[in-house]
Amino acid sequence: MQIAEEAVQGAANAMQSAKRVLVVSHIRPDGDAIGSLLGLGLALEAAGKQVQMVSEDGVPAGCRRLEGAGRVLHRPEGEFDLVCVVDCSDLERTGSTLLGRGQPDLNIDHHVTNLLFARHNLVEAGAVATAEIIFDLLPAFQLSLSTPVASALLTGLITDTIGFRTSNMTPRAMRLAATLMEAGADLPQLYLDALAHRSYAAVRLWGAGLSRVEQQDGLVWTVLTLQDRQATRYPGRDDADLINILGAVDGAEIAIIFLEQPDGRVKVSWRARPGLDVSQLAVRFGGGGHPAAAGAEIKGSLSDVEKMILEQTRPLLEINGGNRVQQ
Ligand SMILES: [Mn+2]
Repeated sequence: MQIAEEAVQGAANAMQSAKRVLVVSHIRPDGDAIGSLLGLGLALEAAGKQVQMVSEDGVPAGCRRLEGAGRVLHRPEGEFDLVCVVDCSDLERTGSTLLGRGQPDLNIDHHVTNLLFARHNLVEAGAVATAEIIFDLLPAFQLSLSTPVASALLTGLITDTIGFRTSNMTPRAMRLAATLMEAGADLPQLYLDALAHRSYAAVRLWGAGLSRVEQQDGLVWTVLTLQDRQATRYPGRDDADLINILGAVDGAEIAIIFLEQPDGRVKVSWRARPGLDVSQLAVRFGGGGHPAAAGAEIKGSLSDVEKMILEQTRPLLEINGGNRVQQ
């Protein structure tokens, strides 16, 4: 682990003296958000802490069979000695969960764009998932790896690497998956739950997005409207991972989804081929992420944001024009 020894020690000391711990993850949670939340939360509970686990947008279907998923709250209740934020590059990603609660104590994350917003920042951009960092922190925090903790962490690993196939995959992450299996995590079942199984509503939402997909040069993109969500009865505020399908289209060097939000904003998600970096583009619009996968929420109408972002994204392809796949 690259995280400085003092940072880990400082965080471990803070954790040791805390009795009531709040663990928070990000809005529109993915498997790493929930896997990290539950992995750390359950391990702290097993060590005798009073723990509240909060995800403003709840738990996505693929994570609901994980132990503890039913106890994740939408908002925190009461006061805490220690607040720990996982898998968030900035505080806005926690939604309204931490409003009025001051500076968080711990920030555990793997986004290269992390703003180091907490007292103790345990950020390692080389980790394929925040779950990997949580695993690394277990000994320093004197926490143990039970089967439920291992299952939660493996879910984070599986989902952030889309089944061990993202360009940032490492041999170390494969070894970690093996260790988590040895601790009792059921890889095939977790893989099915978190990555393969889809609700009928999710597939109908894909259909709405795919029916208007566009491709131009190295860009592949589509929009999802509030009307689509209503018509398909998709309950989440996310894109049901449609972005991963767009990213797999032949010739897609950058895939983009524009997701209309109820508050006059548009959530933009980018996926890029290895060698391109969309994280800085996301930062420019107040978001963040990884070189190959990033997002931002932008004020404006769906069509305005779509036009503007397509314009702003194109130069990235021109810079890398020499590597362009010919179509
Ligand atoms: Mn993550």
